[in-house]
This record gives sequence, C-alpha cells and structure tokens, in this order.
Amino acid sequence: MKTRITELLGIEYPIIQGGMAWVAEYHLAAAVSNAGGLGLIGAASAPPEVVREQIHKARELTDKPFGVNIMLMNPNAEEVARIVVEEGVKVVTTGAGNPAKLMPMWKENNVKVIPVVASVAMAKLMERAGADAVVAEGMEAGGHIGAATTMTLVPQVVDAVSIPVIAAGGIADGRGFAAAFMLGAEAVQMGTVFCTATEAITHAKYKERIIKAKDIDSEVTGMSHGHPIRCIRNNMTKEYLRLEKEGAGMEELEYLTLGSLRKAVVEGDVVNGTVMAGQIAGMIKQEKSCAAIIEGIIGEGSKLLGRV
Ligand code: TUI
Repeated sequence: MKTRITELLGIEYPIIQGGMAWVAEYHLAAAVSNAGGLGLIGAASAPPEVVREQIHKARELTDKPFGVNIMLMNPNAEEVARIVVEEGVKVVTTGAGNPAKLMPMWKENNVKVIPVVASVAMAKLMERAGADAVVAEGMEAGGHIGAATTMTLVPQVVDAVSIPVIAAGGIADGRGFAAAFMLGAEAVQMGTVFCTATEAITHAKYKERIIKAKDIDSEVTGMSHGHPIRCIRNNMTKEYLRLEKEGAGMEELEYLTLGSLRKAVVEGDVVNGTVMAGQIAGMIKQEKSCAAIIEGIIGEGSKLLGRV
C-alpha cells in the first residue's frame, strides 16, 4: 500500500506506532519497524541520555527506519531534539505542544518532522513552519487529548493542508484503518493496541486491563485545568474526578498523579495508577505480536478499500 507517507518514511505499510510514555521503548519500536510500520521511541519525560541509549538499542534490533516522539511538555525537549539530530534519527513526531522553535534545526539536518495536532489551526501553523506531515489526533485517543473527534478532525485537517495527514484516535483494526483512509488520511497512528502487543514491555496487568475494558470504561481527567488526559476508569480516576468536582487546585491534582503512569505501566498497579488508553480499548480482545496486528489491519483494511 503506497501513500505519500510510506514514500516519505521509506516504510512498507502506512502504520505508525504512537510514542506512549513508558511503553514506547526500543523493543516495541523495533518490532513495529521490523513488521513494516514506523516504530517510535517515546522520549516522554526520560532523561536525554536514556533516549540516546534507546536509539542505540533499537538499532541493534532493526535496520528499518524508526523515529523518536518528543513530548513538548518535557523541560528537556530541546536537548532530546538535539540528540535526535546527533544520532542521525530521520523522523520525529511531537506531541502536547507547538514544536515550531525546534523545526529549523531538524529541517537543516534533513529530519522529517511530523507534529501531532488536535486542531485545524495547529495543522496549518505546522504546515507553514515546514512540517512534512501531521498526525490529526481525535479525542478518542488515550493520554493527553484535544477536543475534536477523529471523525470530524481528520477531514477538516485534510481539507486545510496539502501535506499528508495521518489519522489517530480510536483506530485498532482494518475497519478503523479503512475509515481513516475514506476521510482522506494517508496513514494511521495507533497507540492502545500496541500497548497490548507481545513485544511491548507494558506490565501484564496493564495489558489485561485494556483487554478486559468495555466500551464505556474510559474517563477524562484534568479537563478543569486544561490538561485533559484519557484513561481507563479505576480508583485513581474516581478520586481525581471527585477532587476535581470539589474544585481542587491544580497542585493537589498533580500530586495525586505524580508517578502514577509509571506505577501502572511498570509496576502493574492498574487500580491506583493511571491506565492511559484510548476509547478503542473496548474492542481489543487479545495480545498479539506487532506483525500479527499490522498484517491483520492491512489485510482487512485493504480489502475494505478495494486495494487487494
Ligand atoms: O501528546 C499526546 N499524548 C500524550 S503526551 C502524554 S505525557 C503525559 N504524562 C502524564 C501527564 C500528562 C502528559 C500522554 N499522552 N498526544 C498528542 C497530542 N498533542 N494530543 C493533543 C496534542 C496537542 C495539544 C495542543 C498538540 C498541540 C497543541 O497545541 C497547543 C499549543 O501549544 O498551542
């Protein structure tokens, strides 16, 4: 399946893995790239030298292209951005902010830049700043989200920019893949389903929580202070939403979630930790290898699109 995205990135299939904090480390990135998609190392809040090490380790497992996702709320984002250049990584995606001031350095060094956006305005701004493509991420996605749904955001972004658009949020099978293409996307980015992949180091209890999730098990915390985070309902979300309803301040709420994603992903505490996942968690029924996930989606998706 050739699209402008497969050509831009030199990959076989138009499937990109999200840069999920604590989950998107080198094992997962290499497995997705080896299966023909684009794997990403999620820099999240990792110290810059850890990101460098992750890049080296991914290279030992794959000779295919992979990228690094830079979370812009991380105070070290600029240093990580430089490491990406030093290490010769050819693709970056960014999330949770505006990467404009980092783009000239990347462009000068021939790094392909793909910002994740949650609005048409941000997509246009990124195109003007020199982005090679954008990921239009709907609020069905897990983690930090915007306000528009994938169904409404993707076609509006496709109409507003000429660079290729990658759809994200609520996609985990061939039907979602085909739907995204019908909306004008030229690739999809998926996070939740890759959290459950065999090669992902996600704690078994985190994978199990996603696999057991029902359609309406999703909550959004942090709406009141402008940092909405989608995760699966548990003690943590109940307590958070109770405090939020009582008008708790940002500091108190932040204290509650300090280290809570690590607690869930690494330690497996899916009751008191933060289980970030998209709304599509309800559809994911079993753990599979990255190759099985990608082949399943491409097989079903291309049939639905009449591209077999
Ligand atoms: O970045 C994400 N999802 C994330 S980042 C993250 S790390 C985290 N960990 C703990 C607590 C809080 C965060 C977890 N999930 N997705 C990409 C994304 N970017 N979604 C929405 C946006 C976005 C939002 C606003 C992009 C740009 C933007 O622009 C605002 C501006 O700066 O003007």
